[in-house]
Amino acid sequence: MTHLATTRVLPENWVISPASIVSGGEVLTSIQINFFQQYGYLVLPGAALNDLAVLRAEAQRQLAHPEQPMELEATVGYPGAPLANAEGGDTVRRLLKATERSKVWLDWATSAQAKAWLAPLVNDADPAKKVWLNPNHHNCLMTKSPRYSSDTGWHQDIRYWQFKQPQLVSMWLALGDERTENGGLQVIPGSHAAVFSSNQFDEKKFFRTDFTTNLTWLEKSVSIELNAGDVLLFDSRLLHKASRNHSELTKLSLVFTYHGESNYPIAGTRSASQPEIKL
Ligand SMILES: O=C(O)CCC(=O)C(=O)O
Repeated sequence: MTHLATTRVLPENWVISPASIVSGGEVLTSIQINFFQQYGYLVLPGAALNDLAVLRAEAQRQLAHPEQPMELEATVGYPGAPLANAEGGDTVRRLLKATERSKVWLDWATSAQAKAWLAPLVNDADPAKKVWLNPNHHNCLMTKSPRYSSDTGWHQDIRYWQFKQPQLVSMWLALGDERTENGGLQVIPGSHAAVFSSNQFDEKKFFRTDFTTNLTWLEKSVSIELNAGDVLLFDSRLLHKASRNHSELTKLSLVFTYHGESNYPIAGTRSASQPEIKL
């Protein structure tokens, strides 16, 4: 099954109405919260349009002279990635520690608006409880170069993270348009709530595409089409993947991860290596 739709693909009963659009200081509707709980993700169209120019200019400034800490395509080594000592071997995949390298990114990721979106999702629909940003995962400018990029297989982000509970939510801001063609995300709705066995994943914890049992899940995949300024919220257990960038432009996204009051990183693990930020 291919998913090269030119419009956002959503479950049949889902209609984007004006009431579902969040812009500046607004809270999620119960329809949006229910959608997230059922499918494991939620798109907020145009939610960051007011801040887009500043956030994007900062991304371009940082990428023009990339500084450590960063991750290269060659280091990730996914299919399509250049070798370290070959042409394109210095292509940036992620500028890490986004909240430390940029005040404007930190302010956006910890804003009252971010808290308002995330609180009901990370706290079982009780928005009065607190939200924490974990700076040890994602917390990056995610880039995808048109010349040297790679394919990320189906995976759950929680696979290498260590928390008391697996419930975390990532906030993904599209700084430009994102389509399957330029490496935009594809997700499997509802997979965040599934119970999978370890043999459904390979040795690197990618969801196996050669395993018959997995096919019924893979057939449900949808392409997430984001326009610049759209925000995608998704559960850390949601199966997702993305291809390399087949367009002419570098794709840029900011990604941060959060959890609620009843969750915390396990001491002594990478998930607890840097102190969390309370929103
Ligand atoms: O942009 C991509 O290739 C996928 C990124 C992703 O899924 C991740 O970093 O967890």
